[in-house]
Amino acid sequence: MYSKIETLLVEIPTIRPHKMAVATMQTQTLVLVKITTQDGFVGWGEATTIGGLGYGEESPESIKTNIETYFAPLLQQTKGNVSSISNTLKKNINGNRFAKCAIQTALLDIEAQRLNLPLSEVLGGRLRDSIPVLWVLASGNTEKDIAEAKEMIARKRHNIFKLKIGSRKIEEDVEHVLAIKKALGKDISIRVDVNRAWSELDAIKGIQALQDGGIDLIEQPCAIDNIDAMERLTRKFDIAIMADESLMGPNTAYHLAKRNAASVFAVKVAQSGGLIEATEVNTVAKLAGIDLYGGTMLEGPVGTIASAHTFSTFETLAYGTELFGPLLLTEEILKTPLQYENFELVIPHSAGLGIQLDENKLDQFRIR
Ligand code: MUC
Ligand code: MG
Repeated sequence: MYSKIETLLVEIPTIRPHKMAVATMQTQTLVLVKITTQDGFVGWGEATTIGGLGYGEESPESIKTNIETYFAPLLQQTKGNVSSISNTLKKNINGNRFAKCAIQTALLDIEAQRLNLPLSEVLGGRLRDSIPVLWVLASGNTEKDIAEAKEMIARKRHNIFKLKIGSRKIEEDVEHVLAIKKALGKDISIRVDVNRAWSELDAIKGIQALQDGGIDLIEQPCAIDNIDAMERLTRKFDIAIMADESLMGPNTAYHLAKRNAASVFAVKVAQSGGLIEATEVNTVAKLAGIDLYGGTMLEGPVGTIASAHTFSTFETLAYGTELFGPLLLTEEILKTPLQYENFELVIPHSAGLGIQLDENKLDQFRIR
């Protein structure tokens, strides 16, 4: 049984403004969930959103309020393993996938610690000990982005890049992307994320030019609900079309797969509504022949390592991951930072998530 369920908001500045079609971030607010059991185990979970309510239907404030008001009392009354508790939460609470994911992460962290196993093993077992991580160039300035990319390559931190586009005219965006592609050369994979800013006609124009320029992937070109357009674009172009915002867990994964509305899925644990549900998305993709990419909601280290444990169990991860969230933050909230080396993130071997939070640091950046 759980003796305490605490939810805190921690706001940390980013290393530079992060410009996307949906929002420009100067800080990131981490919703951290700390669950303490009566026999002394402590589990951590995390949820983040992008630009408040700019990205999805949950905000950091709604996640905290809903956990305190609805999730915590229910959890105090529920017994059982993580699956049965998750089912009880699903039966009693609609939506709120990000909050559900944060709670499930903390419960799995506890369960794995109890078994003295890394969290990946509780999800069936890891198939790799580290995973590739790309970097997102989103300063808004072509020269700055090129310099940032070159520095990342030299430091062996990242050698794949995703560019955030969609807030400028298509021609300007294409010019920006192709200038970066030209500066970095043919061996460096460049992908773009439109964050649903284009109409279908915009997308036809933009994707054709980007495909001709050697870009490798187009992420979420059109509106969340415009599955018809996603389907037609996937059929029309050879370039990989990836569903991100449109992919909201196993159910939408099934419908997108059935419609052939994407050639790649950006799996996010929060968007899926939990780590277990993210592995279900993996199964749908595998059965439908859809490639996989490990996505992020720009979580801090808790959500990032929870995602890494999850993605480590996927049979294939053709497009790698974007688990760079903690590297976008100016402050370290772990006692020992996550290990990024040789273009990959190393997945810990110690029990549970395998991290230790620096609670003094949390106190310092906590929103009261
Ligand atoms: C998104 O839409 O992909 C992931 C990386 C990043 O820079 O923003 C997020 C959200
Ligand atoms: Mg995206």
